[in-house]
Amino acid sequence: MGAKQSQDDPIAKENVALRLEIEQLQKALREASKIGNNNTASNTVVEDEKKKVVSSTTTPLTEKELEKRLLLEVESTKTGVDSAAFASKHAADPKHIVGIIKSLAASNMVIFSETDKSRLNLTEEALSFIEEGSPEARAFAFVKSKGGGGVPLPEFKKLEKAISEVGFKQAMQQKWLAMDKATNSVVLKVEEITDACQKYLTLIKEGKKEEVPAKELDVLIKKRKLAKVETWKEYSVSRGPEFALERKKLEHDLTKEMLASGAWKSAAFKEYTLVPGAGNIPASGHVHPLLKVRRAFREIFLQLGFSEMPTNNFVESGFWNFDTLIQPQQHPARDAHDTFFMKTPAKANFAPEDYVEKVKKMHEVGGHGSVGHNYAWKREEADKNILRTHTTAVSARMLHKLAEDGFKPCKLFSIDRVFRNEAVDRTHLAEFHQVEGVVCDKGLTLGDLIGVIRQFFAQLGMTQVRFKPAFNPYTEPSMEIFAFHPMLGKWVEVGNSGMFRPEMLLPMGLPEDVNVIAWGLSLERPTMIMFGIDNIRDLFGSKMQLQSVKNNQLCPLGLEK
Ligand code: FB9
Repeated sequence: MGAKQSQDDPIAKENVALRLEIEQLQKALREASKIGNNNTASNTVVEDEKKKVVSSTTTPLTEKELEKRLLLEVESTKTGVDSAAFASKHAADPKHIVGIIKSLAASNMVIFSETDKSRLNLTEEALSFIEEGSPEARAFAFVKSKGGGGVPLPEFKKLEKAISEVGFKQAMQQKWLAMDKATNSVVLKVEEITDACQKYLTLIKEGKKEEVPAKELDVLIKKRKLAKVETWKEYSVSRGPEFALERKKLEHDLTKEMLASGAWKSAAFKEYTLVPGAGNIPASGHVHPLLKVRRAFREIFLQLGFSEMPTNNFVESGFWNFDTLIQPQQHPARDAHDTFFMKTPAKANFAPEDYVEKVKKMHEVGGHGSVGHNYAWKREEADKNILRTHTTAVSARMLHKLAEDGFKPCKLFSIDRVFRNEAVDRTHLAEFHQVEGVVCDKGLTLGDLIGVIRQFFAQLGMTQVRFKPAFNPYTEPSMEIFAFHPMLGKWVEVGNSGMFRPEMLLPMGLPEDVNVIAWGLSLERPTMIMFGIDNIRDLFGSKMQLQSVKNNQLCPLGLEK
């Protein structure tokens, strides 16, 4: 093994690269000369090679020239033009040719089929192993050259790393060499070895990688990283429906001259590149799915002639949230397990005194034929400020105002946040948006309630609705509402409803023959169903991904019409 050309000194490197290039050229010339001596055609091959050499030094062809030559070649060949051959023939970068092929195909001038290609490229190191033998073989050779007695380790370690470490490790693995602990020296374990690594690398270099056992090939590529797999695509190009040797000049605009001259009839217009993402989407506002459904619900109510109630007060007094609905003060819904009580301001600062008296009386002794709840009603309980548990509190305010202002039939709705101190789970947070519809008029019946609810849910695309008797402290009769959801293909609970009790309406001063029907549902449940959101935390709150606000689909509601 001559004086060591370490593989990392640049000269050696340069030599290897140059040797490769010369080898390739020699190979090309050899082929050319083989052809050369038995027919004229060979001259052209030699010519080509010469041209290649020449062209590689000449100015590269422009895109336009390459395109023209490609079209010419496509025209002249029946079997499709091979992109790689075309690229090397014109000393062009294959990737560049692919670009030209794709843009010609975009205007249907050519069509192409692609084939995946791969090749195994040997690394510099591998090429040096072919030259000088693998490090393990060289380690073996070195110890062998020192006679069978073994080489003291310190001396062995003086060898270049590739041999003393990589080589030694490999040779140990292959049980060619061993460490003799007693003498702390490297000894031979076998007499002869074959440098399989060098052999296999040589086979690869000669393009006979299929003769290398797959397992060995795998080690050389993945473990010893002596060869890299290069993959690329090659294209076979042939005439397209709009084939021509020249690109048709595509018109960008339809001008009045064209219209006047009629030239537009034969002109070829450039396709609009409506490619998604063409140009960056202007940063615009994105509507939260909940607000899309709220907007749709609002639309439905307004179309049904309802007007919206003012719900801009999350903090409500116990009086309006519970007492006006004649919900007794010891009712479980009124304790801290279900309701958030305000620390400050803890006490409400206003209530219409005359009306408070009537409500107190209804709670304590009843009236208008009702026995009331027969308990000592406490003003301080009613004055406690809470986060409203339902927008029905707002309905109570509006109905009281309606009586104050002089009754007239009306249809009201509210959509806003309500707060319940409940356990959070997949479908429940401590707050949600309640949707409520209220109709009040003389002589309204349960039938009217069922009717208006059917109308409402029909707008949501749910035409099959069923009612199940239920209980609410402030409505009698009350019904849970179920609807068949076409997309889910099943019945879902879609809300609750009822007729407000006279005990609630009469103390407000509403005429005896006025009935008030109402129903309620949430915004979150329909939104989760419509946007296919399984966990409410993905819809609302701190854990929600902003991205999902940016790319959520259109609200399906109201689209079907
Ligand atoms: O929203 C609910 N379900 C629903 C609604 C619409 C929908 O649309 C489909 C996609 C197209 C799908 C589902 N619910 C009401 C039913 C259930 O989800 C229920 O488990 C949860 N409810 C909430 C209360 O949870 C404690 C939803 C919320 C609800 C319930 C009742 C009322 C309001 C909201 C009410 C009332 C009422 C009653 C009488 C008088 C006035 C108001």
